[in-house]
Amino acid sequence: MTTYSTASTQQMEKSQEWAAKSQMVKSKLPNSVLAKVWKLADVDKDGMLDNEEFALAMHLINIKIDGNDLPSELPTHLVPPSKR
Ligand SMILES: [Ca+2]
Repeated sequence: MTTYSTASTQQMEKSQEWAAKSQMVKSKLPNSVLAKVWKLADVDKDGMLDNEEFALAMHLINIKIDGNDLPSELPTHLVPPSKR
C-alpha cells in the first residue's frame, strides 16, 4: 500500500508539472521566454512549479504578452508569501 500511494503521488506531481508546462506552451511564447519565465517563477529552485509558482509563471507570461519585458530578477512583491 505504501509503495502504491508513493507512486500515485509522484504520478500526480508529474501530471501537475505537465499541466503547468502545457499551459505555458499554450501562451505561444518562444521556448527561450518560457524557460526564463520558469526560472523566475521557480522561486525555491526545485525544478518544479507548485501552485503558487505556477500562478506566478502565468502572471509573468501575461506581462510578456502585454508587451512588457520580463524582470531579470523576480521583484520581492511577486515572490509568493510562503516563499519569502
Ligand atoms: Ca519550485
